[in-house]
Order: sequence, then C-alpha cells, then structure tokens
Amino acid sequence: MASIQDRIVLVTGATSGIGKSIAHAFAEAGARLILAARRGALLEEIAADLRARHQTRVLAIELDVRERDAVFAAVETLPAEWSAIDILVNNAGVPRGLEKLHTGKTEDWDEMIDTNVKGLLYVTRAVLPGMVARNAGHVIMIGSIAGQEAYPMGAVYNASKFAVDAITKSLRMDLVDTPLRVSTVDPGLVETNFSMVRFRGDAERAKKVYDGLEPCTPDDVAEAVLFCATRPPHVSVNQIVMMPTAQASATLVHRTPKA
Ligand code: NDP
Ligand code: 8X3
Repeated sequence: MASIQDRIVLVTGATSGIGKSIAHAFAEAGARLILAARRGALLEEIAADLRARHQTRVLAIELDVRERDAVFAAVETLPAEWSAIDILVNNAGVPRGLEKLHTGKTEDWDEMIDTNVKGLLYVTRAVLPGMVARNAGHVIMIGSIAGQEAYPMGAVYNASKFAVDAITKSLRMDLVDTPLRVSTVDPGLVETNFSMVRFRGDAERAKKVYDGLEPCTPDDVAEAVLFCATRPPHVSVNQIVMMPTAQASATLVHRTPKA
C-alpha cells in the first residue's frame, strides 16, 4: 500500500454523503485536504472537525463547480503551499427528478449536465495542467452504475454519468504516456442525501428508495476511493463498480418486505 501522508487531495462536494466520507477517510490516512462545495459555512464546520480529529491540514473553498470562471480562479489562486494537488476526487454531482423524458423539466436537465458533466470538466481542466507539469497526479471520478446501464426515467442523469465514463476512459488514454492515473468508482444504491435532492426534499419518497434492503454507505464508497489512491505507482485501478448485495444491476433490486 502506498502512503498518501501529506498528499494534497481536492474533494468536490465534500459537505455531504460520499464526498464528506471521502474527506474523513483521506484525513485519517494523513492527507492534506482541499474541500470544495457551495455551502461554505457547512464546509468550514467539516474542515474544523477534520482538523480536530485527524490533526491534518484542511482548506475549505466555497465553490459552485458550474461557475467556470470561479473554478479556474479558485485553482489559480490557491496559496502556494496548496497548489500542487496530488489527487483530485471529482465527486460533486446531482440527480434531479425521475420521470419520463417527455415530461422532464429542462431546468433539471441543465442542472445535472452543468454540474455532473461541465462542472467535472472545469475542475479537471483547472487542476490537470499542474499535474502534467509535475509529472504526478491521480484523478478519481465518482461515476455511477447509472453511467454503465440506463434505467427508465433516468435519461438525463444516465447521460451525465455515461459522459463521466467516457471522459474517464478518454482521459486515461490522453495520459498514458505519463505517470498520471485516472480511476472511477461507480456505485449503485448508497444512502446519502442523493434521493432527497432527486425528489426535492420529499423525505417519504426518498426513504422508499432504500426500503427493504441494506444500501451501501458513503464510508463503503470512501474505502474504495482510498483503495484506488493507495495502490503502488505502477498500478492503476481503472474502475470499481460496487453496489449493495441486494442489488444486481441498475434495475434489479431485491427487497425484503418488512415483517
Ligand atoms: P449528496 O447529495 O449527499 O452530496 C452531493 C454533494 O455534491 C454535496 O456535498 C453538494 O454540496 C455537492 N454539490 C452539488 N452540486 C454542487 C455544485 N454545483 N458545486 C459544488 N458542489 C456541489 O449525494 P452523494 O454523496 O450521494 O453524491 C455524491 C456523488 O456520488 C454524486 O456525483 C452522485 O451522482 C454520485 N453517486 C451517488 C450514488 C448514491 O446512490 N447516493 C450512487 C452513485 C453515484 P453543496 O450542496 O454544499 O454544494
Ligand atoms: C446513483 C445510483 O441507480 O440511483 O447514481 O442512479 S442510481
């Protein structure tokens, strides 16, 4: 296992769910963290908690990954001791709605594509030149089973995650003549704020997504991300697909009725 002690790790979407767990796992492993998300005050609280628990250095950056100029400015103006990012975890992402395309809301489509695809591209484009110049770095995407298989009423979320898969594969090819690595962790059902965001705060509907099965936890995903990041330099974990044991595909879930 390769050490990530003192490595600088940028995690997008670190205020909740998978991103927050990744921040904890990497802090525990001794990494220095740059955390980005829109909710700045919450991010500061998480940063303070991580510093206290793990005695590691944490920089919190309030950032909307959809804001192209703000993304480039944030990376360009990092303090010198934070600028040599070793690992980028592209985690920020949103699902909006679950409905047939002919009734879908175009503003939901914009939000998903702007965040999950364009936001991921902006952050990657801003960070990568430094990695290439230093001849070192690792980009880790949080894709999804939704980027491997389409499911009904998921067209645009599916499309956004299929795009992440394509970007991941193409980027790995672009970088094959460098020591840089590109990985993706593609989970199925993980209980986070995801379904609350998808159903715009409808808690009852969100809870039903995980009814009758034991979903993966954000910590399960964080462990997989840490695994990718801690392989020896000659090993690239290209893709990890993971889901609850009671899920066999994007569309096949076994639910045990409550007694
Ligand atoms: P959460 O809703 O719990 O977390 C999403 C995170 O993304 C939050 O920290 C949010 O922070 C951040 N975020 C959203 N939009 C933006 C933005 N425009 N700019 C910056 N940050 C943003 O969901 P998850 O933890 O589940 O989702 C994380 C990733 O995992 C997503 O890419 C999702 O698609 C993927 N995924 C989730 C699965 C699941 O079942 N939960 C399964 C497979 C993949 P803030 O609101 O503060 O900006
Ligand atoms: C999240 C997994 O199947 O709910 O990306 O879309 S799924």
